[in-house]
Amino acid sequence: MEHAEMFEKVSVRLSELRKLPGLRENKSVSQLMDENGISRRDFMKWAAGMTAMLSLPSTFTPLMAQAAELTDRLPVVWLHMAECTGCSESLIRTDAPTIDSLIFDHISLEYHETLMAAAGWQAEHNLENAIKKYKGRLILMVEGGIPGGNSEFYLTVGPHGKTGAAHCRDAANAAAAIFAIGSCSSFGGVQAAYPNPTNAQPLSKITNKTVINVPGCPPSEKNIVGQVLHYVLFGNLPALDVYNRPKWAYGRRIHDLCERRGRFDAGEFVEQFGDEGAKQGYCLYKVGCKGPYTFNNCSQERFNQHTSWPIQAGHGCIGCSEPDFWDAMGPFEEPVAGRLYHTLFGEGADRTADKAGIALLSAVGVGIAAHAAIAAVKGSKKDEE
Ligand code: FSX
Ligand code: SF4
Ligand code: F3S
Repeated sequence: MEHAEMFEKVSVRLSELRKLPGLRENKSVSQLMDENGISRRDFMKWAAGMTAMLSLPSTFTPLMAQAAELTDRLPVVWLHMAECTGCSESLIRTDAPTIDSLIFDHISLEYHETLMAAAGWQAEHNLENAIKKYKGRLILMVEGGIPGGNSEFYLTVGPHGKTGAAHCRDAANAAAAIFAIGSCSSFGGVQAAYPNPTNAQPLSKITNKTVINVPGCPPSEKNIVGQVLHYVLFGNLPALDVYNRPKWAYGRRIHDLCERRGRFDAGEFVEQFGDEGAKQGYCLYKVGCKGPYTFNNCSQERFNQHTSWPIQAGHGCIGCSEPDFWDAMGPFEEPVAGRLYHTLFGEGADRTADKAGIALLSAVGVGIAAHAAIAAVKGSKKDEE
């Protein structure tokens, strides 16, 4: 679609949304920003950053700002399954409210076990009401893996002792859009690691509806809020990769945009944590970095208000946004070496630099069979199943 046509469509959608009443009696986004000492200028800078992150032209920045204002038109239910709550923490755990967390406050969050005041029967009642009242309009976000099949009862929630899977099914039936937040909900996560004693499943195995996966353990606040804003703007699915991850966030490998990539290409590697190379910021491949096999935008968006990300902090990427990473990417502090890791490799990565890096690695005797193989693999997991 041409940008002008897309701009027109989004403008129409936003004006339709504006006609709907806000679902909560909450403050406007500009009031929220004022109260938290965030200037209009900073808010517009944030909107420009979000626009770029979603790969939209900068002319969409005012629409992005409007979309943020209109997030209270969407009824959102956020369910917790088997997980550590790191996904919610990623968004809300900041010492000062960020624009992302304020937008999340502004969303009409009908149910979120960590954030809501209600408990017990009242909480269950709120969930049932939201599902009934917003049937067909609900935005469902699920965090955590879901014990399934004969093991559903390993996770029961609330006073009725309903299984997590039943909660997901009921909410999914009423949903207009479904997001699996985090690697647990997207792919099963840590509880699905071998031998998966509770038979934990990804959300996509619990419902037949399309699930948009927003993996990462946890995903960044940017990727979570970015999803919501994409939905407000377009009301449809973003372009997805074979693992149903939005391409705007998971379209490139960590390795492609890593700040240590020059070190990789130059053959400068940390040999051991704490060595001179580590102090110099050398590449972490030999101490287990899985950046060459991992698709995510961490190097650009970072975490905790853009403060840092794993590789900046001095540890290799552990591949946390890839399927089954607990089993497939371990041991985390050793290279994948001779084992073939089964993942997606998209076009667009810098293969020439890859090859240069591979030649150097071969010269220094690092086992990189997997790395070499991955640069040639273009098929998808689904194609091969
Ligand atoms: Fe934790 Fe979310 Fe990891 Fe999982 O994150 S950060 S275990 S993806 O479901 O809470
Ligand atoms: Fe960065 Fe890891 Fe690639 Fe090295 S191997 S350049 S640390 S992503
Ligand atoms: Fe996860 Fe790797 Fe990013 S471990 S947070 S995908 S750098």
